[in-house]
Amino acid sequence: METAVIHEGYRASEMLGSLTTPIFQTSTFTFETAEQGERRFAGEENGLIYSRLGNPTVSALEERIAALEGGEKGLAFSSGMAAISAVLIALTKANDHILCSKGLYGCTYGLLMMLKDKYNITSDFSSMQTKEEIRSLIRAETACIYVETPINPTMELVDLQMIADVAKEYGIPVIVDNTFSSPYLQRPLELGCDVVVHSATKYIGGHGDVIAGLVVGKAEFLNDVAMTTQKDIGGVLSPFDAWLLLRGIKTLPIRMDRHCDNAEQIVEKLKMHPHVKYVYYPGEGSHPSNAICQKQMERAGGMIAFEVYGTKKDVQQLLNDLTFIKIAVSLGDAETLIEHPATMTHAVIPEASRIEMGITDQLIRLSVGLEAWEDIWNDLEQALNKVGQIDDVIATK
Ligand code: LCS
Repeated sequence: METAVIHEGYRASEMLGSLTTPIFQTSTFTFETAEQGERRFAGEENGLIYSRLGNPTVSALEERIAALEGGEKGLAFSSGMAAISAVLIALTKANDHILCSKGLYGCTYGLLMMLKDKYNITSDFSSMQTKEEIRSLIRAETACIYVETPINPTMELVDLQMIADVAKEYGIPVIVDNTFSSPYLQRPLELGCDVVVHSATKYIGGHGDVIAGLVVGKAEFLNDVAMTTQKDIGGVLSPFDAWLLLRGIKTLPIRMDRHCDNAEQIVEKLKMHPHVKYVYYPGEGSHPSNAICQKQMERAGGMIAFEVYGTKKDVQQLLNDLTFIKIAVSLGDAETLIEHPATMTHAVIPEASRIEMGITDQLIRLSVGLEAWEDIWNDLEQALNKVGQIDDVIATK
């Protein structure tokens, strides 16, 4: 993996020996003759046509992510949501059904609600803890299973191998949002799943400077996506953004190791703080998903969720009291970022469903960055120590 993140998908000999992938900042490609243009459009001759249909900088990234996830083909999109919508729209038709993990990123949930309103494509949300539970929710109209693991933001996991085994009984594909893990920590295709999607905005890019999405899977399915929902809806990645990702991804393994090291230290400290009610980190022995984590993840990653004692106002004050930790959505960057899912990333989800997913007003999500963990903890600790009213809550609990 350490070598693949640097070399896969790039052939310097085809790029005049340039060490880094050149940015092909062009919208279109010229044909030598009209007949050549005709042959390319007819698919009789390989070659470039127009950057929405293919661009060498973008292709290098697509080949690299395919190699890292162990898939036949990769496709790049202008955002994680463009990638997810291209996959789900390609796999479904009106009146179909999608079986989902209990929690999903807010905009993925929003997309599913839009598909229901427009095309009566319904969804069920399940904790997917047993094969029986999954089987009981699969219907004749079930077009696919769509899961996040770890789930944003509650850090619960689902067992990918078990889900893939059940899906095979019914011949339906399993799509996995691998954003929180990256291929360095988890490779769903190796566990029998069919499609991996990423918000490459996060760990893949790693520097908070690009919005992007990636999909990896079988060539037959991705060729279909490329010629339909990618080409005709058109959410493709720009060459410059592909270049930023090609640069960022080279350090994915060393960044992920550092994110994990830091997160493990912060979890230990949070667990001992009297104002913290519960810490959600699947690498923890006491976490309900710890067994699955050990089975399918190399390490538990850089994301932590924790609940504090107090009100929504207390939580907001805690965030305001931080000094260098930034209040921001997104995740996977060098900077430690903190956010309040109930009022930010997952605010779109109706309150009852949100609570059902475990997203209370007291839940805080932390994307542990690459700073010295002692500095991250010092900032968190001084803010936690200040939370108003909390001592009263502790005294009466
Ligand atoms: N999947 C997951 C698990 C995500 O966390 C996000 C974005 C997406 C897909 C969508 O990717 P995008 O289109 O933004 O590249 N998650 C965000 C979050 O938790 N905070 O801000 C964005």
